[in-house]
Parts: sequence; structure tokens; C-alpha cells
Amino acid sequence: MSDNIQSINWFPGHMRKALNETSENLKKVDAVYETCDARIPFSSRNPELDKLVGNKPRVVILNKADLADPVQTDKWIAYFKSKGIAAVPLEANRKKGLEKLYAVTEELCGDIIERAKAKGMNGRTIKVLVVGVPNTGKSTLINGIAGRKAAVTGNKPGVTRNVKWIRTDGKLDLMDMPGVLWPKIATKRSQLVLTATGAIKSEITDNVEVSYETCNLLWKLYPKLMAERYNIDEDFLDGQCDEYDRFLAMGKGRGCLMSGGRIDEERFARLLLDDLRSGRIGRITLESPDKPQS
Ligand SMILES: Nc1nc2c(ncn2[C@@H]2O[C@H](COP(=O)(O)OP(=O)(O)O)[C@@H](O)[C@H]2O)c(=O)[nH]1
Ligand SMILES: [Mg+2]
Repeated sequence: MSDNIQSINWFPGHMRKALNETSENLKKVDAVYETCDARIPFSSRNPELDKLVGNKPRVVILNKADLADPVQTDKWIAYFKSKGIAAVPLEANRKKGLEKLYAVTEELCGDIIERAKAKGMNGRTIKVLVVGVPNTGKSTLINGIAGRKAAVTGNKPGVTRNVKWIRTDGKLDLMDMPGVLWPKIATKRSQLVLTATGAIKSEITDNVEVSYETCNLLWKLYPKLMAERYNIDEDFLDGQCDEYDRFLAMGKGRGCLMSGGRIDEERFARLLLDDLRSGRIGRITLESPDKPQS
């Protein structure tokens, strides 16, 4: 089972434990890599982390950049920069962007290295803790940096053990216990985008509902990509039209029909979510730093 929030059961006690554990682990590292999903940088981060990290060097990693809209990714990077936080795009599963990440890390941790050198320690590595909400690519990143399938433990909080380090060929040592946080589900919109991207598996919300809401959101943000993918009439591009009619037209456009010509809504609902999650609609970002909630 993938470690989405359902399998973690985020009760308040768990949340507190996870934050305490992260806070303890932070004391043992030089820098923090905070992973988030580049498609939803707002909802896939936990705001509590800012307080915990304090002034420690930190890089926000906009992971799954291959699936995200590059224009929006640049905007997010500028946004984080304006807050004094370094951010880099990454495709952890293809190890694309690691060099840039290392360069930024060395820059941020320059004085740690310099101080060690002054004391005659030349091979001083930079100790890094990877934190982030489930499914943002922590394990993939750690394996990518380690250059092997590292035996990462502690995907769930609350297990105390001695810290072990994952040594890499490079200048980093990674804590073998990634900090698992929970996503910010402050609004219905956050819940929707987390579900739509597959970050959380929703038991309560039914697939058609999620897909329908996602469809409307996508149409608002990327009408041309949607019209193209789902072979729908150009007039749906202009002016007002009924959202449900549009959803059905897309289902028809992709041949999701039942006997008698009725639209197979469930099949289309699944197809649309699958398309989105695998990037088949195009590169899409669902939250903008200008208006993260709209
Ligand atoms: N498209 C894409 N998928 C990724 C990327 N990085 C990780 N994934 C996938 O995202 C899912 C969650 O990754 P994982 O490393 O298990 O996340 P964790 O829960 O934070 O440890 C897995 O299916 C990965 O293959 C990426 O850069 N691009
Ligand atoms: Mg993991």
C-alpha cells in the first residue's frame, strides 16, 4: 500500500508526534530538503514546517516538475525567492535537476564547509534531512541521491531509533528517516487538488464527483488543453455553457459510451483522473502563487 494519508491515519496525536520527531531530527542536520508537488505547492506543504526549520538552510523542492506547468513552476520559484527561500524544480524519478539542487545546497551550506576546512576537516559532508508530505517523492529523491535503492526506514512517525545515515558518493549524507508530514487540507479546494493529483485517496468522495469538480477546475485553468484532449466542440471554449453538459460531451469525445448511447460517467471520470495523474492532458499546475486558493 502506498503511504498516502489514509494509511497513516493522521490523528492529532500522530501529527504532534511527527512534528516532534521532525524537530528532533532537525537538530542533527545541516540542511533540509522539503519536497512538495510542483502541481500543488500550496496544498502539498505543511506550514508548521516553516517554524520548525527556522534559520536552518532549506531548499524547497518542486518535485514532479515533469507534470507541472513550467510557467507556473517559475512563478513559484520566484515566489519562494521573494520569501527568502531557495526553491528548485526536480524530476526525482529521472534524477533531473539534482545537479542544480547540489549547487544550491553547497551555496547555502558554504560556511559550514569553510568552518570545517579551517579546522582541517576536508571531507566534511553536508547532513540533510528530507521532509515532506506523503507522495511528494521523498523516497524517490533519497534513492536518486544515494544512487541505489537505499533502505529507507521510518516512513511513519513515532518509531524512535538511533539515527543512521545514508552515505552517498557525493558530498551529502542523508538521514535515513525522512520526515513525514501531513498536507494542508484547510479548504475543500485543497482537498480536491490533493485528491485529483492522487496525493490522497478519498474514501468518502465518490470518483465521479471528484472527477467532475476537477474537470471544471481544469477547464477554468487550461481550456485549450482540455478541449484538445477530449475532442469537444470549439463553442465550449467560448462563453457560458452548462458544466455538466460539457463533462458529458468530453466523455462522448473519448468514446465513453454505454449501450443506447448514454455516457458512461464512471468510466470517463476514472479516465480523466488517470489522464491528469499521468500527465496525458499536458503539464498542469493547479495552484498559482498569485492566488493559491482560487
Ligand atoms: N511524474 C513523476 N513522478 C514522481 C516523481 N518523483 C516521484 N514520483 C512518483 O511519485 C510517487 C510517490 O513517490 P515516493 O518517493 O514514494 O513519495 P514519498 O511518499 O514522499 O516517499 C511514486 O509513484 C513515484 O514514482 C517525479 O519527479 N515525477
Ligand atoms: Mg516514502
